[in-house]
Amino acid sequence: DYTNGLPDPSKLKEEILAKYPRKVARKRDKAMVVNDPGVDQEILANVRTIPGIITQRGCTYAGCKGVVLGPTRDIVNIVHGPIGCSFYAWLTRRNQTRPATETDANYIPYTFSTDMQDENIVFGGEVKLKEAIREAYELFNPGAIAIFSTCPVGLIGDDVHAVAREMKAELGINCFGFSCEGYRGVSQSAGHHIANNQLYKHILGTDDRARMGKFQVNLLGEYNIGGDAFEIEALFEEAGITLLSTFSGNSTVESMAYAHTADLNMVMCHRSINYIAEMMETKFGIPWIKVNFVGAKSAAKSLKKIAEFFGDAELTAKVDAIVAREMAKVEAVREAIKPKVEGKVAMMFVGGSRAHHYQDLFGELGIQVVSAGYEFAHRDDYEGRKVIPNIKIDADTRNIEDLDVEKDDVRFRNDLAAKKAELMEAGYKFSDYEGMMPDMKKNSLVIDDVNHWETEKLIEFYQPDLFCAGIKEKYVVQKYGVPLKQLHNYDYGGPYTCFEGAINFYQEMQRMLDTKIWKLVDAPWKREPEIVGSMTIE
Ligand code: CFM
Ligand code: HCA
Repeated sequence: DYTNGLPDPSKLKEEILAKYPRKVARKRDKAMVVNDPGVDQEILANVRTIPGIITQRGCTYAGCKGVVLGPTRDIVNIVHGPIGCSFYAWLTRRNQTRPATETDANYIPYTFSTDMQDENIVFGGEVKLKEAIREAYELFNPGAIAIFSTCPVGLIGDDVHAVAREMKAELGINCFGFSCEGYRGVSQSAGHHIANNQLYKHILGTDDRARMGKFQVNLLGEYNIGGDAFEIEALFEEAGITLLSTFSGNSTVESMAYAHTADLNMVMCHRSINYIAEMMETKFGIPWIKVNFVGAKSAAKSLKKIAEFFGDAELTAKVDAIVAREMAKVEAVREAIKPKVEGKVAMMFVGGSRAHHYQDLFGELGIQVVSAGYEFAHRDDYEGRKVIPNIKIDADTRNIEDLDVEKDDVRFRNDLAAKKAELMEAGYKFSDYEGMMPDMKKNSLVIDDVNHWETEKLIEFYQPDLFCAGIKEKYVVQKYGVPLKQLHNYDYGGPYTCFEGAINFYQEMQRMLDTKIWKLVDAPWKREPEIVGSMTIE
């Protein structure tokens, strides 16, 4: 409960809303919730950002190309569009990869673009796209090529899917396109959905490989930022759990093709990949559970959940031994650091899952998260209700109908729910959906799609010791004298998953929170008049 000792967040909310025009205030009112975990509260999420407001969100192309497909190393991802869209997505997310052998395909260091020019906008870009595909094929000889549409592609009407079909026939390799024009949805979120659908349609289930292990799993929604996946992989290997495929950290499309032979799907970032989890459950009967490997206790819990699912005595013993050994190391470091950082005030505004998952690591150190929010998550990610996306799959053709990409929030799919119930009766265990709001303290302030101005007000109001967000916020926040930790690309750090990752994170938090340097920062706008173009306003 943050009632004692900390300022009343409803005052801040009131102050923020008072500055907005009436219509805007009404909308923002519903997107800012003074949290009460004891009550079923609703939040407005996954809706358009109001024009004129400076949002921290990204676009549909970013969610499709950068997020879901980006970390997969053996597919050539060609961006059909202006070069800026490619440049923006070129390695900035810090998703790492580790090819099994030196000769294994790895296209991640490259960026492929059709470099669209005015001429292509006027006369169409399909010819140039075909040339780019042929060129990539000749140079790299990949097993698969994907095409990503940027905004102009949809506006001029280039048919990337027809081009993909033609090239598939001509080159004899897997080639498919994504209609992931940046403007398509209200955020990255629509891009996740589009990416999930096409992966499902063109890759998943195309390789019926024989079993490779006793306990076969996939990890969904882990993107190997800063090496996070390497930590998880090492633990699975030690425990004797066979990780078939990850969507999509440190992964290959080759492994995604046989992912349907798994016994269990583990969903880490529910927001970006729940669609594939649901589709695999429907088509292949593979149950899924939520896991979180951020935070030592969460990692331990997730490992135990997997062991519990398989119900195998040997696996359970191995997992218990790993957890006991690793937790002892973690506890020693945590006990040394906690007294130094306990009680510090932090806030986090990140994407669609980390603003929740990272609260576990802060909780372990006794750091209070007084305010948090996602950029583009949906209501289920906040409220933690059982919500099942609105999808319909034709089992034979693999066609997915009714891609109501932005309206899947509060619908219940009875046939899926029934299927799940059936499996549960047969002995499968499912965890409840988890959400940010039930896990946050009373009177913390939960804000969806926080904007630049609200960020400034939050800093003034709470005077936090630490702000967690991304590159768009970083330097403004630091100029306020508040350290900012990027929870997207981890700045230069990571990994932060599992036990080693937790130790790494605790140590970094101590360094960031201990240093006095931030208090010496003098925001330039306090001294200098505002600069507009070359004119100085007195
Ligand atoms: Fe999932 Fe992600 Fe996130 Fe996300 Fe992202 Fe990311 Fe993120 Mo940046 S997939 S929702 S679209 S955990 S890129 S690895 S850090 S905003 S919180
Ligand atoms: C994206 C990718 C991003 C951006 C991070 C940031 C990432 O949404 O396009 O704004 O700092 O994690 O790299 O979320």
